[in-house]
Amino acid sequence: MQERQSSNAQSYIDLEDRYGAHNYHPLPVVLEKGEGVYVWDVDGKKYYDFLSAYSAVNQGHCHPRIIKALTDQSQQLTLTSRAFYNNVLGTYEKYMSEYFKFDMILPMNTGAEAVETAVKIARRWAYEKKGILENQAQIVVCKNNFHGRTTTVISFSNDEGARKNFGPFTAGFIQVPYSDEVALEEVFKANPNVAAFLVEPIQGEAGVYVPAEGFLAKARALCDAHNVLMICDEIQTGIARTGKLLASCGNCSCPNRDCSDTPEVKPDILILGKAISGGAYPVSAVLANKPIMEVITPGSHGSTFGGNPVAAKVAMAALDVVKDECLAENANKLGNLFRALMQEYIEGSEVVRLVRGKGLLNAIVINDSEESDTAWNICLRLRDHGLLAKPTHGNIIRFAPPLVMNEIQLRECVDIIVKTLKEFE
Ligand code: IF1
Repeated sequence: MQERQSSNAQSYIDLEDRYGAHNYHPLPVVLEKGEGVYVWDVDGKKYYDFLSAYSAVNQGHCHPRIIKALTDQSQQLTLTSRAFYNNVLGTYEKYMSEYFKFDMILPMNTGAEAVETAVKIARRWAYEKKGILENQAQIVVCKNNFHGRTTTVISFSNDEGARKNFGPFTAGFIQVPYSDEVALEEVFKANPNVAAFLVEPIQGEAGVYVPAEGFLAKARALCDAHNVLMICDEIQTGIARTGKLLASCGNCSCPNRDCSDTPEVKPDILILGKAISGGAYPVSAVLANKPIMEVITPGSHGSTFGGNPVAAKVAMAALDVVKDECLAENANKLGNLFRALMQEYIEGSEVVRLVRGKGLLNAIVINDSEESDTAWNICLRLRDHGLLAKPTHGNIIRFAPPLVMNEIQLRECVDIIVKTLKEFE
């Protein structure tokens, strides 16, 4: 099934294969250009991008406003380190605080780093504010979570592929099943040393699992009752991806819609990454109110690049785009349409079991075992038909296009997907 690449494309694949660590297994396509919802390969073939760099390019590839911010600031000042003040960081911090409605932000670069940061903040808060005895703090996490790949973060993963032979691991984490408030309450009751509950509002890597309606609100109430910090990892679900500014937001800072129909779930600590830069630069952030963030003191945490002027300007431009182009609304509308159109097809399909998701974070489950290569083969054929997607966990294919897509394009994409799936019926 693996179609031969042009010799031009193959030469790039060979280079990565020879000189790069083999920590990924990419689909055989070599890209050289991106614009909006499209990418082009080195032979000039055009594709719809249905991965969006793992939801980092929600604003579309090379958005002109974001690229302008990147190039303008790059010619002025790129990095001062945090050893000195600069004329951009404070403006950015104020912008982020107001945009997401938290008192303070701690700027970092990658998602995993921001998760590490949240873990450190929660632990300090546990010792200095909650009164937990030193080194006793526990953080509750969910089974099948994905929060990144650093040693501490994989310490609380249960993905053997991500953990094998990377021990010893960091202690202090307790796993509960996802979307299970009964199990969560039991753990809180049995453990007076719980500092925080870390959760993805939708589990992305696990296969786009949407929790039961009301789960986040129940978790919020349990955290309040037990004086436990609620930490939402919105690195993948945030920034309009799921049809709201944040997947956890109810009556929240969502700029484009009145979300007051859903209950307000505001975490104590919010973790963002990926699309806060629109994919133009590695930017991540941790937000919290002052009584929590103030546990961080000079010397206790930091990063050479965190909050640098280029990152700050890029992030502000990228978040302006989200508001000005109503991306949350668009993702909500197109997501409903996508699932409805896919559902129509699935009714009579032997190949696809179901479609699930929220906004433009969706997945289909292929009617085959997790070990089968059907989903991979479908992605190869999708590529041949001009649409790029990647399987996750064997038999699941994630569909997450840039949020700047329009309805005509989405319908064309569904046609491509359905046409391809029919070849496998
Ligand atoms: C890889 C998926 C997406 C994340 C959440 C933290 C991070 C991520 C909720 C870490 C990163 C990525 C990384 C990528 C695969 C991927 C992914 F397949 F796992 F689900 F997005 F689709 N929290 N997710 O989703 O952020 O340190 O990478 O900046 O191959 O590791 P990072």
